Amino acid sequence: MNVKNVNRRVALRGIGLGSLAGGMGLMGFPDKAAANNYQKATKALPPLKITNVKAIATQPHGIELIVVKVETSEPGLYGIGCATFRQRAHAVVTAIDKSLNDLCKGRDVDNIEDIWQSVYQSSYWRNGPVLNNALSGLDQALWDIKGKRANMPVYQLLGGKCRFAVDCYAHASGTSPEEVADSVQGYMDQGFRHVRIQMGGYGATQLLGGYGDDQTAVTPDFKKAGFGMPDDNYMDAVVYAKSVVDIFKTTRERCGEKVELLHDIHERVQPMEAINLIKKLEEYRPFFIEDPFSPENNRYFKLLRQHTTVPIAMGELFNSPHEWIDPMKDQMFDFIRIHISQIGGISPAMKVARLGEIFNVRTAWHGPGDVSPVGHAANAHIDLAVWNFGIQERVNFSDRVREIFPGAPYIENGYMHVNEVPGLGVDIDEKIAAKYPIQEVQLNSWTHLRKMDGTVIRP
Ligand code: GCO
Ligand code: MG
Repeated sequence: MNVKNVNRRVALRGIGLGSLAGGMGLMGFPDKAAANNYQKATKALPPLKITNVKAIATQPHGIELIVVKVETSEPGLYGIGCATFRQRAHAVVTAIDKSLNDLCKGRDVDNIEDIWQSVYQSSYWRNGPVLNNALSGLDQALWDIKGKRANMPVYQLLGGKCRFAVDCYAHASGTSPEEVADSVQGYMDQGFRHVRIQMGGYGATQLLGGYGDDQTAVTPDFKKAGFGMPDDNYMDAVVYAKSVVDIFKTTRERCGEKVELLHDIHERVQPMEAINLIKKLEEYRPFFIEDPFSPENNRYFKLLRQHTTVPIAMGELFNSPHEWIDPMKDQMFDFIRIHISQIGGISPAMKVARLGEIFNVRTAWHGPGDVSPVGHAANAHIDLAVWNFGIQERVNFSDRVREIFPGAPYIENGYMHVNEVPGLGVDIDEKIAAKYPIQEVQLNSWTHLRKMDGTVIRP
């Protein structure tokens, strides 16, 4: 038992009596005695100022990871947070180093919401992915520091645990429905109860000419015409939609009913194609279908809800809690798919999570490879603390990533566990991170997808 904490608790109890007496007017107003007791009881928490805010960008594998480090006036006390927006990594690094640092130096590190609101509104034009990601890294780092000062894991500051650990889903893939089903079985053997199934990427070779056919035969017309850029990919929406029905059918036949199956349409097909596809999947009981439409086509959700009751997850492209008001009050979504660094960190994510509880919408935070381990930890601390948790996407961190991010969450039997120490529980080894600098030129063809005639497809 930490003696300092016991003393603090005793002192705080004294304050309770003191303020009760004060509140009853026995000690006069303002209740200076109680206030003094508070100062005494929290003497271990001297006023703390932000002294430096910086970006740490590292690319241990193919993905640019961005972290904000907030240093304080207490030597050795700092916090870290995730600001990973891999498609515009350099822009986020600049926003952190050139704006956040100037905006935050000298501020009281304890006042997270005031700092969040001040920084969010200081750019006037707001609610964009670059500045929100920078703000998220700051916000998460401030929660990390507050947990360290309170000597508690962040989930305690959010209300404590609603569950013993965080149920996660794994990503199964393959070049044929049979391979996908085998991959699902492999994850079930590892203890996962939920598995997302995809037949490779959305422009994957096996989907070009139709899996099983001659997959190399397809050279899209736009490439023959020399249209677009060399690394642009082609996607055939009809072959893709058929593949989704086939992987659900084959997986259900081979893995049974117990496993929960998810799929991410990822806005890649026309809204009507997505609605028709989801209707065909009903008999296979998807746990959820993700991102059936791009945010620009949110109006189609009304029609989708009239045609099918398959649960829907949406929102990794949303930038602000305000985008959730109508879809929640109109019961358009079943799961909140927020990329937490995209909307500005733990503080706004908690606001959406609490709103979700009121409308019975559960969380399913975005947790792919382009979220850093400290971002995954932020996901998990919220997951532990909110009642309306749904499911958590997870990635398998490599040894190299774990070397850079000691204390990264770990998975056991399909459940994610956080490092049970004060704060978010993850650190960053800057020396090792510096061994893997992010690339100067950021080519990410993953979002460069076209139709046969060369029309760009929204990713
Ligand atoms: C998911 C996401 C990812 C994103 C990727 C974007 O559900 O995990 O859709 O696959 O597409 O994070 O960079
Ligand atoms: Mg997605």
